[in-house]
Amino acid sequence: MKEFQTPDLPYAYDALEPYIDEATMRVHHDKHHVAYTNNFNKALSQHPELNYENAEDILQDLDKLPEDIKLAVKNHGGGHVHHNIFWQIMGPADKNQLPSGELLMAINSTFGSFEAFKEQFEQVAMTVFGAGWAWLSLDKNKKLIIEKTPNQDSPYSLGHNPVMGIDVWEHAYYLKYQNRRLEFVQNFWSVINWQAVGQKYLDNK
Ligand code: MN3
Repeated sequence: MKEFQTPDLPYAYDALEPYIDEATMRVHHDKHHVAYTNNFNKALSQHPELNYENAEDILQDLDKLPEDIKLAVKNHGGGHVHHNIFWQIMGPADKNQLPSGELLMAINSTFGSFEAFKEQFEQVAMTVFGAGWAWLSLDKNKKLIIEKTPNQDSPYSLGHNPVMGIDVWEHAYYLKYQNRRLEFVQNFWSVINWQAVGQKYLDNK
């Protein structure tokens, strides 16, 4: 069985300041993400007969996995994959762009406008109760949807392909924002790398 790695951040720990602070990025990436990856590998090591190249495929096949590791894979495999996406779809605010091309057209035709999409996405992110994520995903019909998942439950396990998402676990914002999740969600728009999101959309549509 392949051993999964926690990828390095594609930018410096302080690159998302002032919207996401360096201290949060360090503990979030180096502690939380690394722990998810380690525990994911630990669970998989109990079933060396499983032979997957991509972690996303494992989440997609969650229901087919051996019962004794299903929960650990759901939690830690989800955490591993979701944080991979999260780091990748963010970037320094000074490189911030807006969605363009095919992704923008799909957002406009699905949600009415980029502004309307933002409003709906924020609302979904704000109504995640407790820990979880809000996602812009492609559903089974390759249609854009906004969805939320509790804990580390994955859109992949629903047959969806996430193209962008926000971690609203308290560990993602509490050091800087304490209980002010809305402020964190609103500032998230300033650090999205729309070029990366647009590419994920093209790769999955
Ligand atoms: Mn997290």
